[in-house]
Amino acid sequence: MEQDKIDHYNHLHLREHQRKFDFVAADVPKLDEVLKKLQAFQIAIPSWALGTGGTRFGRFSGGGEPRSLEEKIEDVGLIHALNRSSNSISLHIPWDIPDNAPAIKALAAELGLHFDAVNSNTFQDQASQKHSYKFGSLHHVDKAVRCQAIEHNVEVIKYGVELGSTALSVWLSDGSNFPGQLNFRGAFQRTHDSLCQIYEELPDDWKMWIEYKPYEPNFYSTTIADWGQSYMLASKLGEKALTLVDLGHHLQGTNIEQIVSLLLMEGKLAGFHFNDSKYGDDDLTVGSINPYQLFLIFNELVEGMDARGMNHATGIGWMIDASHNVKDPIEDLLQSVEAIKIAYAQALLVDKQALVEAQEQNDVAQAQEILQNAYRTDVRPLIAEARLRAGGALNPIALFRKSAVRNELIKQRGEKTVATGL
Ligand code: PSV
Ligand code: MN
Repeated sequence: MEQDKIDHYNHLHLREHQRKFDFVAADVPKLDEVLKKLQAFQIAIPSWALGTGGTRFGRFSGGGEPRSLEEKIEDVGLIHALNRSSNSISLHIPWDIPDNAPAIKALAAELGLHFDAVNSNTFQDQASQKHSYKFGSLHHVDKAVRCQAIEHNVEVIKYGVELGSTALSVWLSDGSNFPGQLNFRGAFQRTHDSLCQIYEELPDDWKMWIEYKPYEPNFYSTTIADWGQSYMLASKLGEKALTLVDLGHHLQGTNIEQIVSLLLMEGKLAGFHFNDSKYGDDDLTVGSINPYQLFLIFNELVEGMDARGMNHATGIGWMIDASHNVKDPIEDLLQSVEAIKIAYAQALLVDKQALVEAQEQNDVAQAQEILQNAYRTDVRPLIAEARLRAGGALNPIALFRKSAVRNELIKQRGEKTVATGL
């Protein structure tokens, strides 16, 4: 997307934007600071989200999906050109192996991108592998399977080093489907032991992010099922190991904002995989079902990060992890980033001092007023202004549609392309 196309589009919509911006900006204290924070805030795009996702029942390709890692990087470059808020990509190995790392790195750099965490995959069998992960990987009862999974993670670190990543993200599908299948303690101890061996291989400036999930694909138990179990492992492993929160990996009604607050307090919050869910790990667009929860999470994040003097943009990892099976992936990712920034901007508007006073006086109604005053502010013009100042489009999705980018991609890549991923 050429810059003059973006500038031209912005020019046509500037007056309308200015009117909306002036209206909301008039009531924002420290406006410049807020805009700078919004400009600095970037959300990583996972390499597996650029194709149309599916379910175990089927997958309906949308056409023009990226056929290679290079094309995935080009799609992220396009997203970033439009929103100026997605300057990194997170690779899942072996779905996206950077065979020629220097060339891949150069292509990314040309588009203003760098590499976020690298993700290992020991939840699927690859044609070339000797042992199966049918009954788990790092927790497996057979040492040979554990060794194979450990070696895979070490290889992923190697790829990450070549690309300039500084974190290994580990999600295990290890668990059991039926009572009696597994000795919980044994499985946990073997997982810990395997993770220790991977941890030993981390470069000095690297982190290990340990993701948890209560079920799926195992439906009776998961070996790292919740934040407590992840935190236990992260604490035993050492300071480079942290807990990763994927919003979809919680049972209904879980108070995620409280989890976030406490992990942050302990310095053990690695970051996020953003998505939304109605029933389970539905992988829906973040903010599409429960934007208020997202705001409450950001409220804790901003408060907790400020308490520790952390930089909001770089203090922890911010990433999308969703699977869009009926939407255009690029539009869905643009919507995701927008939803995250809206929640962040609203959290920045919370009157912290007034909230602390209300809390100290047990003034519950006033505390709710303060939070909801921020939540009910239409902050979209603030985000658009931050984007405009960074050279992005006032309305990224509208410009994406107006330019008929998807049609162009279908022409170049074909109607029936299928990107790697789940
Ligand atoms: C598992 O559900 C997960 O959230 C993990 O982060 C995986 O790496 C990702 O989805 C892709 O399957
Ligand atoms: Mn995830």
